[in-house]
Amino acid sequence: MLTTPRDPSRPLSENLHLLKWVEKMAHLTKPAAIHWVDGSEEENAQLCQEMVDAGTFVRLNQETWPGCYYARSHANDVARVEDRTYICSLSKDNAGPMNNWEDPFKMRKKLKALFNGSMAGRTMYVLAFSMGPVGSPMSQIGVQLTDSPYVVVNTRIMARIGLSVCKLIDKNVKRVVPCMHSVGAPLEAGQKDATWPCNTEKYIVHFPESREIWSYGSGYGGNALLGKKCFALRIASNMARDEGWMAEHMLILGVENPQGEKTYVAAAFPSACGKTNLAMLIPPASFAGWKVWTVGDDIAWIKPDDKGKLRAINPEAGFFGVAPGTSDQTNPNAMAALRSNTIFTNVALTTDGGVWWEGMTETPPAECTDWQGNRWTPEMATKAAHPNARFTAPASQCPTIDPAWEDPTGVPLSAIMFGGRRAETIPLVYQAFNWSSGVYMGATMGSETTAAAGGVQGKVRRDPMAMLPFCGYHMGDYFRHWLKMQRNLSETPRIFHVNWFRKDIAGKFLWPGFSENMRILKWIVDRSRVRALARETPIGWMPRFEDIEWKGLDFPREKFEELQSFKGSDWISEVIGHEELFIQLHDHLPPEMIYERELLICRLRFDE
Ligand code: TSX
Ligand code: MN
Repeated sequence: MLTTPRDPSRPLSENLHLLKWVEKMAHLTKPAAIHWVDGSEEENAQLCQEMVDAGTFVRLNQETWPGCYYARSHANDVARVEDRTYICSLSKDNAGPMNNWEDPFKMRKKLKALFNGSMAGRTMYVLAFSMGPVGSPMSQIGVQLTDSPYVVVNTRIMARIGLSVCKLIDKNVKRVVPCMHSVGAPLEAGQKDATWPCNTEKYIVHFPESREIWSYGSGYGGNALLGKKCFALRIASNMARDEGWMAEHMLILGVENPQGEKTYVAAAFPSACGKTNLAMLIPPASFAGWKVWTVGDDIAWIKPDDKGKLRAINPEAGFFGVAPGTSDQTNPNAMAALRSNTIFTNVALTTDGGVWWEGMTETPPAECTDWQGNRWTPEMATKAAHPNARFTAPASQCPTIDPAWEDPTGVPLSAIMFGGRRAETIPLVYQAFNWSSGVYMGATMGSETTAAAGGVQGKVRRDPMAMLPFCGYHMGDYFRHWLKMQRNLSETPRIFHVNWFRKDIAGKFLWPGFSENMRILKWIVDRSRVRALARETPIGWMPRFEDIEWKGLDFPREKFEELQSFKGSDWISEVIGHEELFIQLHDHLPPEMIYERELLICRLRFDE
């Protein structure tokens, strides 16, 4: 039986506010057509085919990479643009010193001019999405208007989209966050389109009070998939502060012990610390009966339940992971997740219609096409894949995806980990004394910039709770919100700091990392259940050598002592670094942070 295809210009919602807004925005951006995204497989197949025909997508070898596509971005559109990212709160003071700010009235005027006719010759997609499982009390809804089909098919992996979300909007239970997006490349009649349309001028703008997002000029990642960093972190952090919950840049994992007890942990790390690898960790063979389950690899929305315990959901439905460095050695679960139904961006294309990136295999392919479309061979000095090349893979395809990952009520949180990449000073693991010293621990965390990120090698960048680029308001107020959360809790998660990256004097990593991190994770979850021992030190509670499970690893006691050692003089420089951050935030900094710093200094003095 033949069914007539649905007319995509027909609205999928009856919500008058939404219909009015879509009409108003179409009037502004002047698209050639409007397409209400239903989220179906047929629609997705058609959009992918259209992108293949336009040269935006390459369909990969369907035998080896079923359901997978490949895209190359424009060379000036390869990463988030932090210097073009704005928090346009009514008062500059509320955006804080870590965010760019512009007067919202001026910015609206600027955006109106930029978006005027910006979708000419293109289709405007009306993309309804839910961050978190559809209908979960912890979820939030957005509608993104976009002229990028690439954004539509990526969002279909990263969020729940389409008809089910439109139906929810029509029930009128939750406010919808409007998200405007244009690649900023209008087409004149007859003009041939670029394979990756974008604009050299880019704006990623958030209006925290009216809960709006406007993104112009980029089709890449966090600039364009507005549900992710823009909504789930910058706008949601504002909602969370107002409503008594937390929107955090954290992975969520569950540790199951041989007795079948599960302990959930959330962890915040700055970039280049292997967050996705930790979220998908496989315990060493000697840890019989232990299992690590993945709930999310990037964002956690955390809320107290009616018993005063924190519960967390992953608002996303996929992994938008950095490809380079991902391999069967570093992360077999990610490799399994991206084997099918995945979109690759800016990796290299192999001659047999597959993908490759630096670190994927020990020996590179003899020949491939690099991320800029040029022939590449291993003896070349350039990289085949861009260092920020990505995979967009469905979370459901991860072999360790937690059975409760879509539980509408979330998973109970017992521990929070903070971490960073620190060659010196910071021990492998230690535990904060209490909630407030834990907030200090997160507030003062930092990471050494890597050459790959384009920064100066080895300089510590403070990145409070890994939220520096993602907090949608003043960082000092954000610390205050963390402190205030304790009031609504009957039990606070235990807070830990880890550093997998400490080096010896010869510059060699002291800790093997990867699967062996399970030994530290075990201590952390046992500590959180008050079942592991520790000793008190000036910086926090620390495991002794005998408090760690060493079965299956020949790790010398002296090396562990070196990993856990801390020098008073190093820590005096460290707390000076904390002070430098606090000075920037001084007018909004909660006094507790000053007191915690003083306490730490006093404890360090006693230890001399
Ligand atoms: O992801 C990493 N993790 C977390 C894993 C669960 N990486 C990769 C970081 C780049 C994104 C790590 N790199 C980790 C780690 O724990 N540790 C290191 C440092 C390291 C690198 C290589 C070795 C050891 C440590 N190699 C050998 O020991 C042979
Ligand atoms: Mn992230």
